[in-house]
Formats: sequence, C-alpha cells, structure tokens
Amino acid sequence: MAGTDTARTDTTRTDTTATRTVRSFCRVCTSVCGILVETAGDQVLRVRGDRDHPMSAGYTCPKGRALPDVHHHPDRLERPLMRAGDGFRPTTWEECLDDLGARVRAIIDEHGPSAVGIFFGSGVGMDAAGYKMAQSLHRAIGTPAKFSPLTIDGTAKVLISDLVGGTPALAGRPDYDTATFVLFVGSNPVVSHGHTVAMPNPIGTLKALRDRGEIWVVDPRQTETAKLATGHLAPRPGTDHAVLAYLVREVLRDGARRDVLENRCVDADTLAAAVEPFTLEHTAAICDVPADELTALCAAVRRAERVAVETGTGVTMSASANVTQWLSWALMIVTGSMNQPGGAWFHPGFGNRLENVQLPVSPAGGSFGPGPRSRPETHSFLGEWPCAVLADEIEAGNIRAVLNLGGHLVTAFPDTETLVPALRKLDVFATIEIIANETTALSTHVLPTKDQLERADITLWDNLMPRVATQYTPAVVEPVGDRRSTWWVLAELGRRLGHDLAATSGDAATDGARLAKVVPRDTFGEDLTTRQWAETDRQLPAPWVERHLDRLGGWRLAPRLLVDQLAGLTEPAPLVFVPRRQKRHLNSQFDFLGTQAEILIHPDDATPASVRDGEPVTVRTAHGEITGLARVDPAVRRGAVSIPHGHQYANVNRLTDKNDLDPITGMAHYSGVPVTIHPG
Ligand SMILES: Nc1nc2c(c(=O)[nH]1)N[C@H]1C(S)=C(S)[C@@H](COP(=O)(O)OP(=O)(O)OC[C@H]3O[C@@H](n4cnc5c(=O)[nH]c(N)nc54)[C@H](O)[C@@H]3O)O[C@H]1N2
Ligand SMILES: Nc1nc2c(c(=O)[nH]1)N[C@H]1C(S)=C(S)[C@@H](COP(=O)(O)OP(=O)(O)OC[C@H]3O[C@@H](n4cnc5c(=O)[nH]c(N)nc54)[C@H](O)[C@@H]3O)O[C@H]1N2
Ligand code: SF4
Ligand SMILES: [Mo]
Repeated sequence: MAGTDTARTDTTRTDTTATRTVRSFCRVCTSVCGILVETAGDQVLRVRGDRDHPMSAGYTCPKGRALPDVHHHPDRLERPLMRAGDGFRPTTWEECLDDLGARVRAIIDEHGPSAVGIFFGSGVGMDAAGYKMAQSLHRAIGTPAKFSPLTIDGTAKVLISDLVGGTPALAGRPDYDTATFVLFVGSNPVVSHGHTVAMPNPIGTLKALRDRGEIWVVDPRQTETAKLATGHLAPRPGTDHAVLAYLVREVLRDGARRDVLENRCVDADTLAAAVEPFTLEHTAAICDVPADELTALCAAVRRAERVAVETGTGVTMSASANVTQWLSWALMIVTGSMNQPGGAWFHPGFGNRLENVQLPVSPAGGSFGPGPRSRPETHSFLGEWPCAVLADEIEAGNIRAVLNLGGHLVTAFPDTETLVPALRKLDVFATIEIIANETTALSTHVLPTKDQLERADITLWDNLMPRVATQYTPAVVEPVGDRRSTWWVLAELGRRLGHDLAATSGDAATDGARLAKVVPRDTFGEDLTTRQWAETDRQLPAPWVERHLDRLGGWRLAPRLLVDQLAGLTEPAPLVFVPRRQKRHLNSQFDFLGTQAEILIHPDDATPASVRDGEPVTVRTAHGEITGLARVDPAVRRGAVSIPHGHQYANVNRLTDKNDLDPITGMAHYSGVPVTIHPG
C-alpha cells in the first residue's frame, strides 16, 4: 500500500467534538474489505470503503457499512453474566471465570475431557488472536468433541481435497485474474462474496471476467450471479452431479488432456466407467433440463482452454455434495486446468506458507477417525465431530459442558427441536458473544468479548484472500463496559483448568503481542503495523503443488467411497427446500437491517397450494414446520422452495433433521429436503 501510510489516523477538531478516521478492515466476512471508520469520542459514526486499499479499492457492502450499528446494538453485551434461575445476574470476570473454571474442571475430573464440547463459531473465526488461543485451549483440554461450521457448511470441499488431492490443505479457486471460463455450481457470489473463497467487489470481478470470457451458472434459481452470466442451467436441486458427470464423460471421450491422464492421474479408467451412464438423454431426464442447454454448456467447456469450477453451499449442503465436488475437480483435472493460469489456483497461505512445508499425503480412504459414542454410524473428519451429533451426545450424558465460541447454535445447528432441550440439560454452557440472542439466553455463562472495532487484528484466513497477503488493523475504539479480548478470556479459563497458555498480564499480554505470534516473525514489525498490508507475488503454476503431486503419485481420480456414493444416489423428491443467502444478513446477524425470511416459490408450485405472494406461507417437512413470507417468483425453478437461514422467528433448522446426514461426512442435509407448502 505504498504512499498510503501517511495519515492513517486523521484527526479534525471542531468546536464541540473531535472526529477521527481510522483505517481498518472489515471482519464480517472473509472478503476482509478495507474500510475507513469515522469516530467521535466513543461513538462510531460511519464506515466507508477505503479507496486506497490494495484489494477492495473502496468496495464495501451493506453489512460492512452497518458496523457502527453492530457496535451500538441495543442488545450488546457489556458485562459477564451468570445464570440465576430463569435469568442472569451480572458479575465480575473473576467470579465468572472462577465459577466456570471450577465447574469445567470438576466435569473433566469426573468424566474425562471428552465431556467438554467446543464449538468454534463464526464469531471467533475472524478474531485472529482469539481463534489461535481457542486452538491452544482445545489442545490443552484434549477433547475429541470439537465442532465448527465445517460440518454445517462445506465438508465436501475439504473431503475432496483430501480424497482426490491427497491433502485437505489444497483449497483451489478459480484464477480470477486470467480465467476465461468459470462455472459456478450452487454459489451466488454477487450476494455471498464467495463460498469459503473470498470475492470482494463481486460484480466488478464478474464483469471483468465476462469481458474476457464466459461465466456459466448452475442453480435452481436465476440468481444475481446468473443474471451476469453467459449461460444459466436450473436443474432439479441435488442433481448437479449428473451435469458434471455428463461433462466429464464428454471430455473423456474427446478433448481430455492425455498427457495429464497418463502422467498426473491414477484410476482414469474407473472414473470413465463411473460417469458412463450419464449420457445426454439420461442427464437431461435426471436434471429436468432441456438437452440443448447441456450441449451448449458442453460446447463452452470445449471452447475454453482451461476450465475453473467454483461450488458453493447449494452443492455442499445437498445429498450429492461429495460426488458433485469430486466431479467438478475431475473436470478441472481432465481438462489440464489444475494449478494452471486460467484454471484452479491453490493458495499457499501467507502466515503459514504451504510452499515451505512438505504436506503429508492423506490415506487413500480419507482422514477419518473415531466418532462419538452416541452416534456410532458417524466418524470424526479432520479431528472434528459433525455438529449434528451434539444433541445426542448431550442426551447420552457424554457431553456435559459446551464452550461456545461465537456461535449462534439455535439458528445454525440442525434440528432445533431436539437441540434446544439438550442444551438446557448441560451442566455448563458458556458462550462468548457480543450481542444477546436465543443462544446466550440458554447459556449458563455469557462472556462478552471485544467486537471487531474494539480489537487490533490481522487477517487470519489469509488463504481465502484473492492475493497472497495479510493485513493489520489497530483497535478503532475502546472496548465498552467490561468487554475483554477473547484470547485473554480463554487463557484465563485455561489457567483455571491448570494450563499455562499465555501470560495474561504485563507486556506480553497485549493484543499486539498475541497477534505477533500469528504471522511470521519478520512480517509483524513496523512495516505491517504502519502500512497495514504485507504481500508477496503469486505463483501459478506453483511448484509446491507439483511437488505434492509427485509424492502423491497423481490425482486420485476415482476414490472408492465416491464411486460407490455416485452409484447409490436416489432421485430427489418433487418439492424440496433449498438454501439461500441474503444481501443484508450474515447467517443470524444484521437482523436490525430489516431483512425478512422471504420464501421464494415458483408460481406453478404456489398456485395449487393456494399460497399467495406477500402472504405468510407455512413450510412443512417430516420433521417440523416454519412460517415465513411467501414470494411467488418465477426466477426459482419448479420444485424448489428457496428458504434463507439465520432467522430466529422462521428458523429453517426446525425443518432439518439431525439423523438425515451425509453418510461419509456426517454433514446435515440443508438442501434438497422434501417439503409441503401451505398458506400460513
Ligand atoms: N439450515 C441451515 N443452517 C445453516 C446454514 C444454512 O444455509 N442453512 N448455514 C450454515 C453456515 S454456512 C454457517 S457458516 C453456520 C454459521 O453458524 P454460526 O457460526 O453460529 O454463525 P452466526 O449465525 O453468524 O453466529 C455468529 C455469532 O457471533 C457473534 N459475533 C459477531 N462478531 C463477533 C465478535 O467479534 N466476537 C464474538 N465473540 N462474537 C461475535 C454474532 O453476534 C453471532 O451471534 O450456520 C450454518 N447453518
Ligand atoms: N450476504 C451474505 N453473505 C454471506 C453469508 C450470508 O449469510 N449473507 N454467509 C457467508 C457464509 S457463512 C457462507 S458459507 C457463504 C456461502 O456462499 P454461497 O455458497 O455462494 O451461498 P449462496 O449465496 O446461498 O449461494 C448458494 C446457491 O446455491 C443454490 N442452491 C441451493 N440448492 C442447490 C442445489 O441443489 N444445486 C445447485 N446447483 N444450487 C443450489 C441457491 O439457490 C443459491 O443461489 O456466504 C457467506 N457470505
Ligand atoms: S463484503 Fe464482507 S468484508 Fe466486505 S464489507 Fe461486506 S461484509 Fe465486510
Ligand atoms: Mo458458512
């Protein structure tokens, strides 16, 4: 950010107040846009885009601009709270942590560490020092009961890196700098700014891509992204694997890169046999799309020199998640697009540079381990248990304490109807939060930590950024009330459990000192704290990926688990619900921006059910029901009912089922669940 390190903080005195502008970056989502925050005293007045930011160049979205209202939220938490009967009483950190520490310690002494469950929620996911301390605390406690959004968001993606790429660390994304063909399957970056992989200024990125080449979208809804695309296919939800299998079949018959297949892959014949049934006619029938739309997409793939496929939650939340993700990788592999300009780029990370390590090669059967006792049909994946098992583990008496680090379990976890009574039975349910909600209301201890404007930070998930970079922000305002740093709270809890995780007083106890441990030593000097941005060049092709492939012996094109899952997939039901993100909402957050739980229904589905536009609609599954606002909308295909998540009053997880899981990953099905609709 050359030339911008002057006047990071600009102070203007007027007669009555001093307003300051502080350069920072937004940590609402992984796009981490550069922002300028205007304050006056302890008031946060305004957030706007930072035009000098090397990545986002002035772009912000309504969520980032609403940060002042998050900070001044009427329900913000300012003091530690301890349960007192049906309510809470405010307390001191000393008393709260002593009580929590003593209770957790007693549970561990009596029942062992696995009686403590830890959820790494989105709220600490963007707090670099806090997240690192959470990892240290988890290791110190030594519980296998670790949960995170991984298993309610996108397990299939990591699974495929692991099974096909031989390491979960290979997170690919389209090379947006030079791509000429990008296929989005079940992702709507114009609203979401990308699934797992960040895309600040999505409309700008996509328009630049359109000027250069083609964008294709596979989505049951004509999304904001589809409106910018060259072509859009709307197959029946959960049938995306067929589209990809058809494309792989066609390319393998004509146009595959023979050199790649022979020298850089194993099991190409098994892949060919697996996709053989997916002829044009068969695929058109499964997906219920016109055959000429499939042939047009296939022709575009053939025209492209390299192919980049980006999937999102529309894929990872469905029953065909793993096989669709697998076949999207297969398409990129057989077209020679992996680790190539215009194809898939594998980010090396900034803080932990993958090019400096030798990635261990995963076992061919995947990185699975033992699961919880109450759900013997599930297993752990990458050291985590599926979120869906939490309620059963509590009911079985196996988990007695839950440390909830910035999660809104009541809206995020499947099967609210069984989860909430289970949470009530916990001896300890400690929640780290900034704003009171239905989850804090169920907690025994509520631990208020600094919000993003109150803490210095760096970009933790630098591997999700479009550049090989990291950035720093100072704290913008003083913390309100008794709020403390997340890392401090967790280290203090650790101390009470007998673990010395960090100094919590003295010079070593500042946020800055903790952050210095997150990025390599030489990055966190004058340079990062004054310029706030550190970057190195991108390599594509990246030698470290090729070295890993050498050790792997080539892409594993046909893992047995996936070949079997593909063969066993059954037909989706005629009417199902599908997930959708909303522009002015982030999961359960930003309710104050007034977003309604709008349920989108095709006229052909609404009319026979007597559901009318703008009126309440009740959606029922075998499991439960919710009522939201009907939007009769021809942009969503017949048979798909599009429901947003994160609304407490129309909580879509009342419709989901903790027993309806992907058999490989244990990920709950959040898409493609059969429904009926009724006037509300
Ligand atoms: N049915 C269904 N369920 C879903 C989904 C779906 O599409 N359908 N989506 C899933 C997905 S993709 C995800 S990622 C999960 C998300 O599930 P969660 O991780 O539970 O995410 P949020 O609802 O965003 O809750 C984050 C909480 O963190 C708090 N918070 C915000 N900033 C801070 C901070 O600086 N510090 C602290 N301590 N807390 C903070 C917020 O107030 C909020 O209550 O939900 C999943 N659940
Ligand atoms: N504004 C906003 N941004 C967000 C979030 C938010 O809540 N609001 N959440 C953040 C989080 S935690 C995540 S994980 C990401 C998610 O990022 P994305 O995965 O891009 O999420 P969506 O925008 O919901 O796009 C999913 C698309 O999948 C489609 N879909 C549903 N079922 C199917 C199916 O069976 N097949 C196909 N092909 N498509 C299907 C839906 O119609 C929808 O358009 O977004 C992040 N960004
Ligand atoms: S796109 Fe994400 S990072 Fe950028 S302003 Fe919006 S919420 Fe913040
Ligand atoms: Mo997510």
